[in-house]
Parts: sequence; C-alpha cells; structure tokens
Amino acid sequence: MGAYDTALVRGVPASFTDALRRQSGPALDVDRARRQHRASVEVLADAGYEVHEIAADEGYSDCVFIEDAAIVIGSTVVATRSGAESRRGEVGPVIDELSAMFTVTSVDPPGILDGGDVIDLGPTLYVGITDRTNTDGIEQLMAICAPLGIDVVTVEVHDALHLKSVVLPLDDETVLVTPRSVDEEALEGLRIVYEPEVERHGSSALPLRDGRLMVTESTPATAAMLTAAGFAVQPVDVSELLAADGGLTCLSILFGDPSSP
Ligand code: CIR
Repeated sequence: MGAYDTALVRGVPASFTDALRRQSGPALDVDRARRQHRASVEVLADAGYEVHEIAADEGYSDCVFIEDAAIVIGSTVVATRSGAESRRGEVGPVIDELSAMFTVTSVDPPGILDGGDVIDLGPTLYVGITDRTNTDGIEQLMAICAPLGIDVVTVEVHDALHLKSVVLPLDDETVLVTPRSVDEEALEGLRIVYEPEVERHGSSALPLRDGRLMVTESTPATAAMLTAAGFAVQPVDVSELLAADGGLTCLSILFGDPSSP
C-alpha cells in the first residue's frame, strides 16, 4: 500500500443529487459534498500523494466514486463493468487517464465487477460477490491475476453494497469488518478488528502512505477503537458522500508507476 504515490480523483457533479442510494434519505447537498470531497483530497495531498483530478461528468451522478471504475493490478488496469448500468459510462475517462502507464484490459459481459468489491492485499485479491460483482466478473479477474501469481479469494457479502462497505483494509494484514456481514472464513490469515455495533455500517477508513489512517469523522467509537489498536487516526467529514452510500476508499484510485523499482 505504501508504495502508491499517486491519487486519481474525480469531481462531484451537480447531478450528484440523483446519485444511487440503497435507502432514501434527506436530499443530497451538492455544495456540502463538494466541500467535503475537497477536504478529503487535501488530506491525500498532505499525506504525500500527487493528486490528479478528472473533471466531473454531469451525465454520471455517481462519478465522484471513482474507485468503482478501474482496478490497478501490477502493470495492468482493469476497466470495470458495473452491475449498475447507469454507472458503466464512467469508465472511459478514467481508463484514458491510466492507459499511458498501464496495460488496459476489461471485464466483458456477462461479467460485472465494481472496484468497491476488490481489496488488494499484495499476493491476494479479495473480491466480494454483490449486486455489482458476479462470479463471471470474478472469473475474468482470476484469469488476469493467475499469470501474475496473484490469488483471488471470493467473499460472500451479505446485505451491503460492496465488499469495501463492510471489509476495509487498514494495513497489509488487518481489516475492519462489520460483524455478520461476510463469510469470515474467506478472510482466514488476516487480523480482524470489528466495527463497533453502535456504528454498524457507518464507518469507513483508508490507510495513507504517510502512516495515518483516514477514518470517518461521524464514527467516533470506531476511531477510538482504532486509536486504541495503535492506528494514527485522521478523522475526515464525508457525511454527504456517505449519504450516497460512498466511503473513504471510493473517492480515489491510489497507484504507483509500475515501471519504477
Ligand atoms: C453507488 O451506488 O454506486 C454509489 N452511490 C456509491 C458507490 C460507492 N462506491 C464505493 O464505495 N466503492
């Protein structure tokens, strides 16, 4: 994780008010979402990432959630094919930005795959089965990973949008898990810390290259638990993006130049 020095992000469109949501709630506030997004990007820059920003596309209400559009694996970038048809057109500009540095491959029908379902922990990729990612998509990912010596472990996800809605990598061997949300046997060998029940489904986290751990400001019990577990927690307020089912991982694609040692 630490070798990644570049963050690709994407702006918040005015059409964010129509972002997909699993449950209805108060109207989404675009200005607040933009301010919070900007603040989270500033934390990335402060942590030492070179930030590249792709302009928002008004045709795609969810385009700020850039993680779902592409998956970087070694020197390859996978153009995803979301289970949400309305999001499939987000991929093009993201791949255009990455194609100079990475070999491009894509997920083909009937496969579906969202970046939010993929956790990259070095020699192993954990991939969630959800409404956004199916077994065909995972088999295509396995075919890409096999020649690279990367194992792909499939994880059944219960009642959540993405794998990373309920399993969040905190470092190379630790994950933050929402209790009873995944088949934990699939996570064997990883150190698990649990999201406090009082903030169930509320928290998100993203490890930064400077050693800090970005954590949702709205989940103080999770932040306190992670501090006690030894993490250098950096709270960030992304409440408006959480209201559209986003998290902290989904606001960027973090990568390094595959040709540098
Ligand atoms: C969606 O439903 O696709 C968006 N409203 C939220 C996507 C969040 N993506 C992520 O956490 N990787």
